[in-house]
Amino acid sequence: MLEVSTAWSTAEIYLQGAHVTHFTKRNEPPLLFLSQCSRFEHGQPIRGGIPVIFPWFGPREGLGQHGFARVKTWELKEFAPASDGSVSLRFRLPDCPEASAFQPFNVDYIVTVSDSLKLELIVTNNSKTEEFVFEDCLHTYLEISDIRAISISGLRGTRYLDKVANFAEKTELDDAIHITSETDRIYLNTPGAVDISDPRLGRKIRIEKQASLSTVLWNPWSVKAQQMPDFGTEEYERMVCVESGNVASNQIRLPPGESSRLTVVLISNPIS
Ligand code: TA6
Repeated sequence: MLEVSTAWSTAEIYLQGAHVTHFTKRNEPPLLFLSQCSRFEHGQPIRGGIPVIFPWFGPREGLGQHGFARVKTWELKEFAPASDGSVSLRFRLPDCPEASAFQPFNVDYIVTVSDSLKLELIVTNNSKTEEFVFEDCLHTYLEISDIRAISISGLRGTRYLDKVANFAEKTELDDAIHITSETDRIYLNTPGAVDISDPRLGRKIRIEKQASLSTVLWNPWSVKAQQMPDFGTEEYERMVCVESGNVASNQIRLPPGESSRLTVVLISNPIS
């Protein structure tokens, strides 16, 4: 694990999964939720922080859930402190047997720590002839005061697949979404920013993004929480996943030789 500290913040990143587990601005509570029950075992996903989901999202017949990138040990390729006091780290996904099922590709991940947290997932299709079809997602777990006290905005009017209702397609009618039960939704064609207002913590978290058409909203609530061995039974009350990527019908079709660059910036500001 790498520990990074800047004038504004501290961060922790595991080589397994290039997994950011911790980002905290000075005089603020942690921005990322990390389960007290998370395993830290080789090949087991870490429960919390920002899992890097690639090259598929969700279940896939005979293969692990959410791709293999999050359980691989990435290589740290570059560590660059900048003149503005921020620190950037570039990781590369090493070649692995699972990758042979896909077009030849490279995946780089740049994490920039400053008064915000910037994440860039860069996928390059090294095939000379074939397009590379894949899904990607930064599966961000946010730390919140109380799931019943927060609201999420920026998704009104968009369509979503409701996994809790057997992927029924619905339209988001609320300006401010409140979560009051198990929630597992894939919002499609949502390139815009999303805000999470947390009055009890006096904080608003903004998720800005580029090259991401999907937003996933998840909270397992109480029953699912009890079924997850690496998650505390009450922990659902103080976390929400607001994920940014390209999944389902928003999957990426990358032409030969081209690259995609999913960019997410997590920004927190006080709210009165
Ligand atoms: O992103 C939401 C989701 O796909 C949920 O359906 C739930 O399965 C969650 O991811 C966690 O998945 P994991 O494989 O980490 O247990």
